[in-house]
Amino acid sequence: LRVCPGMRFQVADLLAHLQAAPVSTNDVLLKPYLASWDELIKFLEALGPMVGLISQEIESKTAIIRDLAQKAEKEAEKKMKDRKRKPQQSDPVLMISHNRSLNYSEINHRLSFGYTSIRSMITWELENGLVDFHKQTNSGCRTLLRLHRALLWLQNFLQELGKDASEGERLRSPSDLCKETYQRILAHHHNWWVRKAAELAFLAMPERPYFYQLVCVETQSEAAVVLNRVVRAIEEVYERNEVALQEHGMLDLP
Ligand code: 1Q0
Repeated sequence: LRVCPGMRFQVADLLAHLQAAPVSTNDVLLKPYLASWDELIKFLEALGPMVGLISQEIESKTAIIRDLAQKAEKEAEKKMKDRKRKPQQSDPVLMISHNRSLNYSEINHRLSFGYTSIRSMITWELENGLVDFHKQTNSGCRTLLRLHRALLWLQNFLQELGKDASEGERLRSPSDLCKETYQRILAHHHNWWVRKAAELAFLAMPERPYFYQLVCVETQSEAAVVLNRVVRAIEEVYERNEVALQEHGMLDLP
């Protein structure tokens, strides 16, 4: 992957975050997951103020999860201080404050605590009664579900963008692909106002040359290579999150 000089958005960074997220056989680390979204915000910023609403929304969703994570860490620290006199060797809570690198079993402990991964978040929030299955709250689980759905849209959009034109046809515009995939994947999760705002955002979608320049390629076939790598990385993360949420009946959290 090429580095684009002077650009805030770097597709190589996006890919690095996405690839750093999968952990164990079925889990996803939240830090790199959220960092991927930070990188996408940088991409959106390059598109100008028309899509400001979308970046704001992503920012607010990632902030909710990060705030919850911070709160959980503080609670854990407090608990640890309370128990200072008699620390238990295998207490997962203790592991977080260790600065040295962790060994394999310690990583597993870490993974069973708070907002480290999607699965630890689900467990933590269920155990602490933070997930409401009937009404809207600001749980990490329902918030992640919103990002999760948007990621499926992104995967489909980038996949379409990477495809070559079919026989005798011209390449379709990013704006059209954006609109088509949005209506197919994401629109039914959004209310009327949001759908209207999305339609406005499609108009801000640049033509292919501008898009290629943002990912530092010149031709469709070069773009296809880059996009396919991103799509595959998204797929891995998306599938793991989908299974974790589905296992806990969390695919429809209000
Ligand atoms: C130009 C890009 C067009 C993007 C098309 C998607 C349009 C989505 C419009 C959404 C507007 C956001 C307003 C709020 C929505 C919320 O109601 C909704 C539900 O949350 P809640 O709390 O009300 O239940 N929130 C969401 O669905 C969250 C996610 C929305 C953002 C989805 C857009 C993802 C954008 C990704 C960046 C595209 C860059 C691609 C570059 C890749 C380069 C290799």
